[in-house]
Amino acid sequence: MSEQKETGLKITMNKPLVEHIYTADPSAHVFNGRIYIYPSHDQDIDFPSDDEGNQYQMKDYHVLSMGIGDTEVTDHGVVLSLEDIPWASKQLWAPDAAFKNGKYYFYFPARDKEGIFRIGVAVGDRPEGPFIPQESFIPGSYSIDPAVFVDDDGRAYMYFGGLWGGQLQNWQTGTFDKTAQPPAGDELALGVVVAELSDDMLTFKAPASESKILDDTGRAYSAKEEGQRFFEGPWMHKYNGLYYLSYSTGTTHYLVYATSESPMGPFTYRGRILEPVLGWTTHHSIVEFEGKWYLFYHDASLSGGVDCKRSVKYAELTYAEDGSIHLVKPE
Ligand code: FUB
Repeated sequence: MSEQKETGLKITMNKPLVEHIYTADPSAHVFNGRIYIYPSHDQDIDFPSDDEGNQYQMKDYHVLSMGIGDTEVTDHGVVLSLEDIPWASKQLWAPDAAFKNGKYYFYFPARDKEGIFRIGVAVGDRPEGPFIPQESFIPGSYSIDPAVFVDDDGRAYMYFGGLWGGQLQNWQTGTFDKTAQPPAGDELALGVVVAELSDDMLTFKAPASESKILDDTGRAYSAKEEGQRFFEGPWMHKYNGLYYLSYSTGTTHYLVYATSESPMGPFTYRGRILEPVLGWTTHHSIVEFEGKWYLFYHDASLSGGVDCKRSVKYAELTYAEDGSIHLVKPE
C-alpha cells in the first residue's frame, strides 16, 4: 500500500473514504462549510494482537476533508508526528478536534514515557493543520479516546475513556494502579469520563469525573451488561436540544447511544446505532452537514479483517419522530 496522496477517488457511502492509507477512529466536524475528518492512521505493519491493544502502533496523524457529493476526498497529509510530541512515547490513538477562539485544537491520546495513556492537545490556525503540540499532556488527563464538544453557549467538554488497553480500569482509585482489573459481573460498570475545558481549551476547568450510563428505570449498568455498558470511543452531539452520548460497547462490538438533558450526564441508554462491523473495534462520530446527519465509522474490510488495519467509511443517519436514532447496518 502506497502512502502517496491519492486523487480522483470517488466518495461512496459505506466504502472506504481513502484506500492509499489505513484510517480508523474518525472524528468528523464541519469547519468552514466542509467536513473535516480526524482519524487515527493505522500502520501497514503486522503486529500480534492482544487485549492491551499493542497492535495499534500509530506514529502520526493525517487529516481528511470532503463534501457530500464530491468526487474526491482530500488527504491533507501528516499534521502531527510522534517525534514532535515532547511527552509521548508511542501509540497515537483516536483523536478529535475543536474550534474556538479563532484556533483549531487537536486532541489525541498517547502513552507517556512511563507507558501511561494521557491526552494531549496541539494547536493550529487551520482545520487541516499543521498542529503544534503543547510541551506536556493535559494535567489530570488519562486513558484514551477524547471527544470534544463545544456547546451552543461556547462551553466545551471533553469525553474520554476506554477499558483494557485504554487503561480506564487503572484509575478507579484516582491514581494509576497498574494491577487494577476492570469491574466484572454484578459490579457497577465504569462510566464515561467528562471534563469541562478551560476557556483557552488547553486544560480542564475542574477535575474530570465519571458520568454513569443508566437504564430507563435510572439504574446504573453493571459490568456484565456488555451490550449497554460503556467500553470506549465516546462521542457527543446535540439534537433538538438533547445531549446524545454515543460509544462502543467493546466486547459486544456495538455502537450505542444514551441521552441526557445535561452535557455532564448521567445518560439514559436508548439503543444501538451500528451493528458490529468486520474487525474487533468499532468507533465513530456523528455530524450534521447541510441539513442531514452522517455517521462516520470504520471497519477492517479493506485489509480483509486485519484488526489494526482499518478504513473510515460513512453512512447517513436518520432519527425517528421521538428523537431515537435508526439503526445503521454496515454493508
Ligand atoms: O485505534 C486504537 C483504539 O482502537 C481506539 O483508541 C479505540 O477506540 C479503538 O478503536
